[in-house]
Parts: sequence; structure tokens; C-alpha cells
Amino acid sequence: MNAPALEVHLDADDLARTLRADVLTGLTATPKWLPPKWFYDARGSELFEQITELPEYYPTRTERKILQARAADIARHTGARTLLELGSGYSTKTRLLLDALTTAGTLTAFVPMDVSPSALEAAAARIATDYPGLRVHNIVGDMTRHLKHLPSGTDRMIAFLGGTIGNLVPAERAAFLADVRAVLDVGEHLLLGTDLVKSPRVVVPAYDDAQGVTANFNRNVLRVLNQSLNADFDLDGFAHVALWNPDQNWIEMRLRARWPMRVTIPDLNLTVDFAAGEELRTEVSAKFHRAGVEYELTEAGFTLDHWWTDPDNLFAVSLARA
Ligand code: AVJ
Repeated sequence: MNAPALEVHLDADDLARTLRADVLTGLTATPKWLPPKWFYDARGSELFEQITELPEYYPTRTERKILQARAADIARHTGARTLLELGSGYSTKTRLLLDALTTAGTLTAFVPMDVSPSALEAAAARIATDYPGLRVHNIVGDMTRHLKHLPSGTDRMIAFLGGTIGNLVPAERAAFLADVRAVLDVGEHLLLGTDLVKSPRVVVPAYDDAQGVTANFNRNVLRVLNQSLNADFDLDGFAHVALWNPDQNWIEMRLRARWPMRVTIPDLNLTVDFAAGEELRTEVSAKFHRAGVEYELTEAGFTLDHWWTDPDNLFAVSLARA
């Protein structure tokens, strides 16, 4: 068995610098906001795994069913030798692809990229054990900045699953998809998971579950700031808010100050005041129609070869060709 290689493009210094810049920008803006990637320290990644098992959170299990049904088609259509996965986290759904590509006999390497070293390491060790002979090459990186570090090769497929592309606003998505296209050679593939537009009666509970796991996941970003920047956020002072935005077709997660608060962030030399009821936006998670996905892929230079959904049209997996 080969030990998984670990390539780090986001070292502790880079991570700390980026966090400080993001927090300074977001918390001095009006309205205040923070980028969602800072949810995912070890505890946040663990909370997200719990979210994926909640009865209200349909995306993960729905995408898994689609992949179960289509993995063999994906393997046949792509003949992928290398699977590159962005934002792979614990790589649980990835196994469906690894199995199908192994059965097809084409797969030689798996390259997961994630901002969370803890999630990568846990997943990679298990995958290296379960797929003997597969080269596993972990990349700790930020998929909006480090795509150029993905290895070159032939017959590569980039998988970007879970609907995480919805964390980007339209202009960011256009830039990101163009970057993904630029990494690929003509004929290589992108496998993209997108959550679909549906009734807010279904979407909102997925982001505001009865057990309050999502609320803790949301507040975890404040804990990350407390731990890494010596901030003094009082987590109990912030209520979890999940709001459907019908103009943008996205869900927004916010943290609403329950009372007026002054937060100090010594590492940034920053004092931040919250009025009672003031909201800090922590995530957008965009939902899509087929036409929008196809348009965005085409604009980025891809051809949409396959569009697969579940019977209830909750979620879609697109297979696009560069
Ligand atoms: C990991 C970005 C796909 O947007 O549904 C889950 C994150 N946020 N619950 C999503 C998330 C709140 C998730 N993604």
C-alpha cells in the first residue's frame, strides 16, 4: 500500500493570513459577512458530517442516490484515469466513483483537494487501505486559489459535488468555472453537483433543522474566530437564521445578534459593534434550474453531456466535457 502523499498549498501561515484578511473585510463591511469556508475546522467538518445525516437535509443522500444509479455510466463515458475532487471533505460519496472507475479498470490516481487537513487525512488513510494500488495524493488547498496546483495528466475528471458551487455568487461562479475549464484539456470532464430550486418549505428546514445541528454549525464560525484570532464572540448571543431569497434563488445563513454586543478581536486590532437584531451573513447556498447550469457551463467553455436528477427533482448531477 502506498502512503497517501500530502501536498500543502495552504500552510498554517497562509491560512492565518487569509482568515485575517477575510475577517477584516467582512466584519468592517455593511452589512457584515464572513465567507463560508471558515466553518470547516475539525469541529465544523464534523458538524457538517452530522448535517448530511439529518432527516431535513436532503442534498447529500439525494446526490448519493443519483451517483449510485449513474456511477457506471460516468465511468464508461469518461474513462477517467485520474479523479480530482474539489472540496472533498470526508470523501464518502467519492467511493461510488472510485468503485465504478476501478471496476471499469481505468483509474490510477485519486487527488482530493480540501481546505480541511483533518478531513483529508482521515479520508485518505481509509481510501488508501480500501483501494490498494491507487495513488492517493492529498492537496490541502483553497479551490478558488489553488486549482493550478492540480496535477497534469490525461483523461482526468474533476468532481465538484454536494452543491458546494452554490456557495459562490454568480460572478464568482463564472470565474471559478472558467478556471476549472482552464485546468482541463479538451475532452476531459467535470462532474458537478447542484442543488435545485424547490419550495422554501423543503429548502428552509434543510438549513434550519429541528435538532439545531445547523445552528451550531453556523455559530461554529464564531468559535473559529475566537480560537484563531483571540476574539471574544459570545456564541449564545447569536441566533441562527436561515432565509430563502427568492430573487437570487439562494438560501442565506445569518447570525443575528440577540442583544447589542461589542466584540474585540485583538489579533486584528479590531473592535466590532453589533446592534440588537443586527445580522451577519455567513453563507449563501444557491439553488439552480437546468437552464442556468447549462448556461454557466457553456459560458465557461464546457459542453453538458449528461444531466441526471432524482425522481423528485431535488438535486442534479451534471457531466460536462471540456
Ligand atoms: C457543503 C456548501 C454544500 O450549502 O448545503 C449545510 C453547507 N450549510 N448546511 C450547503 C451547509 C448549511 C452545504 N455545502
